[in-house]
Amino acid sequence: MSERRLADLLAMWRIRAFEEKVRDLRTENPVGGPIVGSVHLCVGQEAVPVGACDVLEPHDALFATYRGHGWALARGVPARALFAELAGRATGVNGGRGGSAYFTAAEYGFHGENSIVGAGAPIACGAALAGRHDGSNRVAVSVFGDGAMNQGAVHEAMNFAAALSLPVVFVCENNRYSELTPIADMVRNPRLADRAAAYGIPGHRVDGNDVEAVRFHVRDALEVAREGGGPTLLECMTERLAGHYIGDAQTYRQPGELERIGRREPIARLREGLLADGVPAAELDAVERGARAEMASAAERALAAPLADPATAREHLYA
Ligand SMILES: Cc1ncc(C[n+]2csc(CCOP(=O)(O)OP(=O)(O)O)c2C)c(N)n1
Ligand SMILES: [Mg+2]
Repeated sequence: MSERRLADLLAMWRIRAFEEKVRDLRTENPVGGPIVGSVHLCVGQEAVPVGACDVLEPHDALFATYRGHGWALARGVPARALFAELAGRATGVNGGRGGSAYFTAAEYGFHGENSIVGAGAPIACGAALAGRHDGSNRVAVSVFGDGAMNQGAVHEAMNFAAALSLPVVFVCENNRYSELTPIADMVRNPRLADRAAAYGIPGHRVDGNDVEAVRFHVRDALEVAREGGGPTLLECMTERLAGHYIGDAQTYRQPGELERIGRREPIARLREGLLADGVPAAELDAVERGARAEMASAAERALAAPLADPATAREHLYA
């Protein structure tokens, strides 16, 4: 049991160390540094991708948002190719043409981030429908935020998936904010999972800072989907410990809020659990050190690669 929890801890530390390295590279020289442009970190939300991706099959299709670095890593995309993509290198996962918000690596079942809020949900329905015809028994997983729950495209996708009993798992990462606006100001009923009943599908509110709870619910939803039972909505309650984007001054936070939410963040919580089970602190510290060393070396190697050739800018575009 401790073994699996240690593996979860490492997987979360890999994401956090990646994101902290990205933050450092992005802020060290905001205009001329290795990473430019808008970057959205998932610090604090690591348990959702780690728990969910652990139970996906390689042929399942995952669709994430611009806050998707952690999902790409949890799907197995190499950190070096992601750093290279962020820094516009030819060796990036998309040849340095996409950047932070457009990671795509279909060979890892990672069918892309998307910067249009809610746009991944209908695309996931398409992947699920295709899976029904190609005999792959693929499940499509659509990840989006609490704010996206109010997008027409997400309502349409959930209804479409429900009506056709499509194998889709809708994973809402409810971090309580849409950009700078609290979800409480945008909806009357803050329990977003309740909406599932209106579509006639199962809906669960999940402790999204607990890897084991996420794994349990995603595994269950995948089983229902593979057996022909159709989609499930999982509302994973989590917190982003960083700003909406790098540079967000977070003036909308309540006094003491970051400190409060920091006490229930997933890495600290799992660490406490492991300590209580008798795992020595030195072993847990080594997990963090290992993840940080891996990411430092991946970033260094990525930055040693040549920049993308501007002549390739129009490759992979279609109209
Ligand atoms: C269709 C569309 N509308 C508005 C935006 C601007 N926008 C970018 S991120 C964002 C907030 C989305 O919040 P949420 O879905 O909760 O995701 P989070 O950023 O919290 O992960 C908005 C409104 C956009 N990118 N696309
Ligand atoms: Mg949100």
